[in-house]
Amino acid sequence: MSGIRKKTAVITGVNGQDGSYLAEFLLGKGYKVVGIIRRSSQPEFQAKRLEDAKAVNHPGFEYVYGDLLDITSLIDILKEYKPSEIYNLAAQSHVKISFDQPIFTTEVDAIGTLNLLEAFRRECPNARFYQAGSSEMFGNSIDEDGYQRETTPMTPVSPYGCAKLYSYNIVKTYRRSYDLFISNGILFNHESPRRGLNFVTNKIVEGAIRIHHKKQKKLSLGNLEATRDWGHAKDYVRAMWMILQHDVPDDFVCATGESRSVRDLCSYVFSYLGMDYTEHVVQDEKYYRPLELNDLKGDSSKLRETLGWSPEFSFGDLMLQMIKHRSSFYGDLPPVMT
Ligand code: NAP
Ligand code: F7E
Repeated sequence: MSGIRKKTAVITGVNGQDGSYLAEFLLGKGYKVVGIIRRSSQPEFQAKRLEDAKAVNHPGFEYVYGDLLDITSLIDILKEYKPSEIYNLAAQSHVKISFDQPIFTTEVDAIGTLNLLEAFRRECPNARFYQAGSSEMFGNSIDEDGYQRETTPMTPVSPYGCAKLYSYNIVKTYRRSYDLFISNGILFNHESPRRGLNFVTNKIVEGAIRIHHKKQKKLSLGNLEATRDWGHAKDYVRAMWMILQHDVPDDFVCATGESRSVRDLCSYVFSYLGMDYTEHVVQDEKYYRPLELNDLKGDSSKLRETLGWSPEFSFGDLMLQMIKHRSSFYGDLPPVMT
């Protein structure tokens, strides 16, 4: 390594699902990774995903305390580490909770991005900046062929989607105004064994496994008819990195192009465990949203053709990994039902 300076990447939201996979990915590429975490009253649980990512005691990994809502912390961190890449993954990322906490969500997911952009513009304007945009920004607008892509109008239907759309637009505005290298990823749903248990994929996996092990009888869910385009988080953090290695800053959709309903997902997981979901799944108003984004299916041709990205994990691979992981907390996997 003598003479070659390691690249330094700063990741906000490093102990989230994507942050932990991205840290793992960048450490594997020889980067020094500086992860920003915020103060938690239970620090013993804060590093779980980073432990799974083998980042915690990795010599290339360092964590620092900071918060998107505290611009002084962001300025200090960027001043000290002068990163060459910044990945802004921190967010209040739960769409339903964004209806319960609209102001907090907007502060973190919109103003938080602006805070980081201002710190970046002042302290390390030659770095490259990735902003975690979301398919939730499309709301219910769909092109005639049934897909959403970079040119599809964005008409969000949740406080989360509105806040993410602000960030998407301020990134484009700063890119043009100040000639900065800032790119938006427009990522569709992506999951993994590290997914939070209150997102629908892991909630269904966990619920089905608990029912299988007779630890609960019913699983309460909301809208079963919504469809989503579910990919694997590992494939999506690789896309984030590829987006920043491009020769120009730009915006890219990342998606599998396959869509399934929440009902299909229930059927898949319960049948995998040898059960009939209709005997166990009940619907509860509590899990409905005031407004629902009905259907998502992404066309990521631009990312595939410009940067050569394609997913390595199929939907089946993803579900098997998630089922195996949650099963490890309850005992052996039951025999596979074909
Ligand atoms: P996640 O698991 O919920 O992680 C979010 C991270 O943000 C956590 O580390 C959280 O820290 C941190 N955070 C929240 N508020 C913060 C603040 N004020 N200051 C600093 N850190 C803060 O989310 P994810 O699934 O990894 O998603 C990563 C990013 O991609 C998010 O911006 C999300 O909105 C976006 N996105 C996700 C998907 C998806 O399907 N996963 C799709 C499109 C876009 P704590 O642990 O302390 O809460
Ligand atoms: O819901 C329905 C729910 O919460 C998926 C975030 O990563 O992806 C994610 O947002 C669908 C919705 O993800 C339950 O109504 C039914 O239609 O897993 P979810 P999401 O809202 O799509 C986007 C792209 C992001 O950017 C976000 O950060 O499932 N659903 N019953 C339920 N959802 C939940 N959570 N819980 C239920 O009981």
